[in-house]
Amino acid sequence: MPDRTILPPLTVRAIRAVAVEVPLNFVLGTSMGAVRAAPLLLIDLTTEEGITGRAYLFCYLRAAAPAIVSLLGEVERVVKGERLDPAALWAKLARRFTLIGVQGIVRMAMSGFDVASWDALAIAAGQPLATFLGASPRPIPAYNSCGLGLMDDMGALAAEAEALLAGGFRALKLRLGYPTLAEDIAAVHAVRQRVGDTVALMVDYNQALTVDEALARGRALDAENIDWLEEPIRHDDYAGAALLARELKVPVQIGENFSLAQAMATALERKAADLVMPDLERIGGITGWRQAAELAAVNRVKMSSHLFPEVSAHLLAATPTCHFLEYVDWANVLVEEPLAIVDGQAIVPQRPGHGMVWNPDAVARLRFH
Ligand code: SMN
Ligand code: MG
Repeated sequence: MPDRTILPPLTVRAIRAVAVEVPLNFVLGTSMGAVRAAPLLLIDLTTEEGITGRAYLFCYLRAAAPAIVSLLGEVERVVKGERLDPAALWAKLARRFTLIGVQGIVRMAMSGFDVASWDALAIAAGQPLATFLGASPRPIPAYNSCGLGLMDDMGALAAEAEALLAGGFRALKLRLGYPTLAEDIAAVHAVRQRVGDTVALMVDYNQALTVDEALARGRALDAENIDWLEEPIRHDDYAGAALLARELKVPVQIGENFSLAQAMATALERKAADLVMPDLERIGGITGWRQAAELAAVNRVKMSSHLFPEVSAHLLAATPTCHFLEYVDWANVLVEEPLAIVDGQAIVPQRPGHGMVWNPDAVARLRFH
């Protein structure tokens, strides 16, 4: 990890952002609605020295993209002409945004700038991001998180599970939260019968259940050879999650909704999770991820990623309690060299930075703002 005093000298010139919408190859039917297309905001951070750092954000809704672009304009006004020092600029921006709050899309804009900053610094140093962060590129175990949403047809669900093992994946994530426990178990059985006993299977409820219902469904899942039970209840009910983690055998996984590393610290203090999976744009970019990785290490809790596999692969290489990379293929169409998966492991690229460069034709075709 570079000492702040030896960060390559770069000066912020401008921040540009372009919104694109990527149709998903596999629809993601969650208990909170289906995701059919991913609105992504592509961010370019230019420097006076001629180096460009990049990042993308997942906007969830198209409507969020122009709002985040507008906030990035404010970020640019605060950091323009400054020496590129992510921790110092995070602090400066957090002061600037104190009154509105470093939350929601404000925090997403700050995270996007932060990721692009680290990319620019690693490129200036001529090192892969993982190396720049004090680790080295190595294969990271990945699960295929494309698809496997809530479906009516269990035959189609099983067929999709099989298709998702292409590329040598040995782990999949199934979305649950059907109206009844019996339907949840039927979905688990349909997938398990098709993929066999040796494939790791995680399940994700996207916060659908009450604590009582989660206890009942979790007890049934205890008998199903499930690798983790993700977000069974409201993401911020740490008391409820602690009860589930205590009572259930299946490990409770939360973290995609941790807002900054402080939320993860609180969750760990309250023993609200057996496993954690922070999200790059919610935890506070790479600056926030590094704080989270330190917390996970101190608490000896295994840490996985949420979305953003291209950057998260580098970060997990530098995370002492690295567990699983969540793989999605959303950005593949947008970048010159998509993240490679070999034998179910993500290959952290050796190129300087995180290794993503936008494909101009794809960006022009998918652009909406
Ligand atoms: C998820 C939620 C929202 C968008 C994409 C994916 C899901 C996950 O909770 O963990 O993959
Ligand atoms: Mg999830």
